[in-house]
Amino acid sequence: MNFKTVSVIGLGYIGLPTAAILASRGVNVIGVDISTEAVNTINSGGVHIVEPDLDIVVKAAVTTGKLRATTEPEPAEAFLIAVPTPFKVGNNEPDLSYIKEAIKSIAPALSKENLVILESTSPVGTTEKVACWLKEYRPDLTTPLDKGEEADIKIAHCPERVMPGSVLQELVTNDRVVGGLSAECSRKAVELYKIFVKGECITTKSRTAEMAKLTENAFRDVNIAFANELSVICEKLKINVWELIRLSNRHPRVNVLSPGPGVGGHCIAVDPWFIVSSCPEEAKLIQQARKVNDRKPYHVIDKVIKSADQYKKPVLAFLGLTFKADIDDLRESPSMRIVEEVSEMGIGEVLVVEPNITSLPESLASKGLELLPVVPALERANIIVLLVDHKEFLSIERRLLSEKVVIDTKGIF
Ligand code: SAJ
Repeated sequence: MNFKTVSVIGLGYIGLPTAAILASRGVNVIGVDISTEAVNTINSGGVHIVEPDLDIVVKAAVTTGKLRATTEPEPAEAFLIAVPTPFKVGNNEPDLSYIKEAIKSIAPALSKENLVILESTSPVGTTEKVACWLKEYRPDLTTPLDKGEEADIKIAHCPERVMPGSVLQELVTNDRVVGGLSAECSRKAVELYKIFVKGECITTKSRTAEMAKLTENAFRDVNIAFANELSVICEKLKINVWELIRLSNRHPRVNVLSPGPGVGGHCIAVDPWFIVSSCPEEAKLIQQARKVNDRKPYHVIDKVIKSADQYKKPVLAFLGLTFKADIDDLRESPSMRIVEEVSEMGIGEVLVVEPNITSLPESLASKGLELLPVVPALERANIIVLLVDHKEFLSIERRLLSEKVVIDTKGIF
């Protein structure tokens, strides 16, 4: 094996599982994160995020001494960057500051023949920017932009494509798109991924790899927007959208996705904007899909307001806060948005059920909202709003719902 020491920058939902898997394959992994809390938790063999089996793999990696976390980058043969790429609040423009900071932080630790891989989802052209930033911070080292195949530092983009909830399995089985700034960069990056990836590693140019990732998530967003638009149309036409989709999907070439309270998470609700911001005139459908999905939580809120109007003292139980089922991730969650907005309106007492968290986020706790187990919340409420199809909700006894208004945004009841 040519890679004995690999550094993973950013120990979040992608970086930590990747670091732990690499360590489980015998590589010495130095995990780097700006959060001392995350670093301390990992070094004590724990995890700071919820992902099935991650705790076991991290504990094993730390116990065997193969994984160590720190806040300061150290020399390694390869640096894998897995930091967030959010958009700037207000204008939906990509915020590349985390990537730039990561590059700045690894620059002093770099030496000739190092490989730098950008895993963060990035707008087209970011990998080239990484090379420019490296040049800025380490003018003594050459990059593929000035020295081509002969460059001191090899640089590639290899977007992560794993599904939260199945990260450990998908990290190994998914195919990887590897876009090097030169053929040699791609070859070296594939060599690294082959340590743990059983799927195929397909090489291309960095710009195509960047766009491939954005395309995958925009494709999903557009398809979910279609389902969300259908659900609103069906409500107006008094048709059960779930039955309609089941029937339509009997066609061999139709696969309508599921409507819901909106689209959340740090990927699908964000990445399509990276295409729109590059080509605003051309990306009309992609932009419209974002708007349809962003509008859906407000449609749910309108329904909640109408239902509350029927009661003198409405007690509303919201089931689920996370952006999708069986995870603890609240980022860009449409359910959070719905609960925040409704509680601000003061239209009734608001109860929250979220089995995957132990305390409410500050934005809700500061409003005096209560986090309750499912049964007491259902018993107290007269309006029940199902926002996330968590496994705990699938087995809710139907008698607990009788004589109550039920708004089921995921169609589980
Ligand atoms: N959703 C629906 N209806 C559906 C499917 C999803 O409303 O039929 C909603 C979910 O509830 C959630 C949002 O969409 O709010 C996104 O969930 P998701 O399960 O579609 O995707 P993510 O964000 O968890 O992960 C996606 C994946 N991308 C694709 O499936 C194309 C994953 O493979 C990527 O690695 C990940 O984004 C990422 O990191 O970019």
